[in-house]
Amino acid sequence: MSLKPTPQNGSTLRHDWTIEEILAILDLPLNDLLFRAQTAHRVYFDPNRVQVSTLLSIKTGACPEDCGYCAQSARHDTDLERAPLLSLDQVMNAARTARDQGATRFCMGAAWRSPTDKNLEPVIAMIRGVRELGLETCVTLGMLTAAQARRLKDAGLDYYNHNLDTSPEFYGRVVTTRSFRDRLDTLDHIRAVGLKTCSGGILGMGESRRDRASMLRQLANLPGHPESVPINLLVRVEGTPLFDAASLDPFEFVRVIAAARVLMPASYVRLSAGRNEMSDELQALCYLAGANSIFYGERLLTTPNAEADRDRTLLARLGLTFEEVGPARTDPGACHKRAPSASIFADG
Ligand code: SAM
Ligand code: DTB
Ligand code: SF4
Repeated sequence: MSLKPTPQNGSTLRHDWTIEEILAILDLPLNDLLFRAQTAHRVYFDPNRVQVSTLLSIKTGACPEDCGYCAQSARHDTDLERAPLLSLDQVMNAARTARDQGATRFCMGAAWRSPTDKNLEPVIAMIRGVRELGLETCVTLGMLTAAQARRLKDAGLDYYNHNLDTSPEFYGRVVTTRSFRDRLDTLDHIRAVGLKTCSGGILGMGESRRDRASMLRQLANLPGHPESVPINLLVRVEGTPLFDAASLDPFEFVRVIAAARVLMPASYVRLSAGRNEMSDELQALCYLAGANSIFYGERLLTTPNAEADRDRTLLARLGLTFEEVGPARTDPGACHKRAPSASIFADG
């Protein structure tokens, strides 16, 4: 009797997906799609545990890029209050609070197109400090050179977040100051030095279902699946070009979460921005579809997140528990992820 991941139980790791195959997954009757997603989820993870990360904007606004969704672009007229790089003390205080509230990963974001080598010095001190608190570290600082990725790895960074955001075909409609290829290049540098990759996208920017399939294909066909895949629902910020974007059908959001789980079964799929606008029932459907990570705490980077109290109550109502950082710190999921061979599925 084999207990290995199989194509039948939907949990083998593939990197050769076609858009048509992914569209066929997105098109499944919702019950069938959720069944496939749950099947894949249970091969690699305890389905009742949720990884919890807290975000902090360490440098806010005045970004030269023109990302159509982002409050922090200097090119958009938003109410955002700009702020220079936070001090180490400010970051450490926020990280301690996050840890005391149950977060296991602390993600620091800076509104840079690409950091200078000098910019990295204080960030490296923050990474070292946050690690000493026993938290996993993630930073998102914009485009990196290969040498900068190496410096961050040597400093002990765990994850680098760099989202593909949307499909290569739709990308130019959202951002014009850099290319989709630039995003892939930074992901290559991150992976090459052994940093864990956090990469996903944003839904609800006016993209088509085919674009959503194409973005998922880009993520799933990377040489290694990103260890963490954030799926954001656009937070419509007044003053940004996408403020008036049409609302996305909530079930479409659930479908993309489920498809991400099927395509990248061993990755954390994060139900990311946009939860503040979602009902408890919609969030529950996302967990059912295979989401197993959230941003936790009152703020995302510049916009409000779901309240921590509301999250604690919802997770308790659903019988979900916070994942803890275990002894296997270099492989954060190791102590809670099921080994594939312990799958509940037997094919013989
Ligand atoms: N400047 C860096 C960069 O662009 O990679 C890091 C910070 S940037 C704010 C990180 C990610 O946040 C973006 O790639 C995007 O996916 C997400 N994001 C930004 N604004 C958003 C919004 N209004 N709604 C949803 N996601 C958003
Ligand atoms: C990700 O995928 N989403 C986070 C994090 N990675 C950096 C950011 C969401 C930002 C939402 C809008 C804001 O708060 O500015
Ligand atoms: Fe700048 Fe990042 Fe916002 Fe784009 S998403 S404007 S790069 S902070």
